[in-house]
Amino acid sequence: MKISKVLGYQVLDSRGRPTVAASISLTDGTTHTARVPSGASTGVHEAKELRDIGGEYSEVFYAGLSVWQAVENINRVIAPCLVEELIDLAAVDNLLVDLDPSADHAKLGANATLAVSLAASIAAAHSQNRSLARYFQPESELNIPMPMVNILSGGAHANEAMDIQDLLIVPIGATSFTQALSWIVAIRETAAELGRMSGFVTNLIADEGGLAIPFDSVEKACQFVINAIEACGLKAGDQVSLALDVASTQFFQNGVYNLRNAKKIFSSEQFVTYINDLVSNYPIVSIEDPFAEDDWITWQKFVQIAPKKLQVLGDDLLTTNLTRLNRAIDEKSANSILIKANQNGLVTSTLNVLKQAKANNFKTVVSARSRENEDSWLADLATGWAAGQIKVGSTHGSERNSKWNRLLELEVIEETKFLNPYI
Ligand code: 2PG
Ligand code: MG
Repeated sequence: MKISKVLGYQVLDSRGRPTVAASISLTDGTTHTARVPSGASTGVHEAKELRDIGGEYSEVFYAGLSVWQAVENINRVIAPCLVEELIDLAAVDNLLVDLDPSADHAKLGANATLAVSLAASIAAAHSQNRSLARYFQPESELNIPMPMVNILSGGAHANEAMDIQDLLIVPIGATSFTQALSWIVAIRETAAELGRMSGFVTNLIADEGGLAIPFDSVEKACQFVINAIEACGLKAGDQVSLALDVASTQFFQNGVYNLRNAKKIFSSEQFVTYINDLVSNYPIVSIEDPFAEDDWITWQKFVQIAPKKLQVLGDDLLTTNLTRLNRAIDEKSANSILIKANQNGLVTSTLNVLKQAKANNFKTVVSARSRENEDSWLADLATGWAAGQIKVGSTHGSERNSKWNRLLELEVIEETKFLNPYI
């Protein structure tokens, strides 16, 4: 089947910012669309999205955040090379690399390349009469990922309500995704009720649908979530564990970790002890970005003393980048990686990073961004790639629930298994 048309255009994301959409039409008359997400707490080593800050494309009402230049790159540079070609994901991604050989896709914009690459994946799956998950894994049981779900938000996602960015739960004792999600929803709603009873406004939600309740210590926030878990009749640690995204790059300044709400400043060495105490005192199974994106030595020191079972997860540290992942493998700086397609810029090279991680016994967590949209391809990628885990934010907001709902759908329409990745 051939490509008959490629179209880029600007749409809005879940926080009202412009983002890139790409549609690929095929000669059978169908059209396949993908929209790209965007981060709020982005790492400096991520692929570069193109925004019209200054210059001829800049629009005052979008505060320089429009993406017309990326859209133009799709319509004027990429589209003419793809029309009349056979639909083939590897060929599309190779072409995108030929057109923009820069490692960070800065020329075309990673938002332009990823939109086209994703639309090509969806169109290619259609041309084989398969779902996107099945396109990547045509046979045998699909592994529905374990969800990691945001209950409390802080940092850049919630006006610094807490020092850390996310306090999440992982329903490790659930035996199906359907059951896992029912526990999560109950805990999320119970946490909101507990927050209300303590006098907080809980119907205003943070960027990823979590509760932006102010806490001046991470310990108090952990205890609050444990109370919510137990109020639902579930056992914290046995059935539902905690996970943190510390997003520490955001508060690493002048060589120190500055917890503003807690009014405490730590050297890298002191912060290792602080994080180790946290993971020892609370049922935490996963800790993301406990140290800043270039504080490599501190990551390495922590991995040496951390509990062996703890997932030490690199997001800003690794930015879904093969070179940075290889360094972390060599130096033992982490033992798991967050996989975000828009940190990388292409579907095939994002998958290559995931494969390299798995080949080196790193766990993998496919992740959404704080600025999302209604698409659900993330659920198919996480499942078809057998990532084992997925992080989407909370269970409020259709841009989040489109992914959860797709996983619920995959669990009933496909042959699947649901495993605890922490055993
Ligand atoms: C993260 C993501 C999602 P952002 O840090 O892991 O929670 O946030 O998209 O803002 O980088
Ligand atoms: Mg993160």
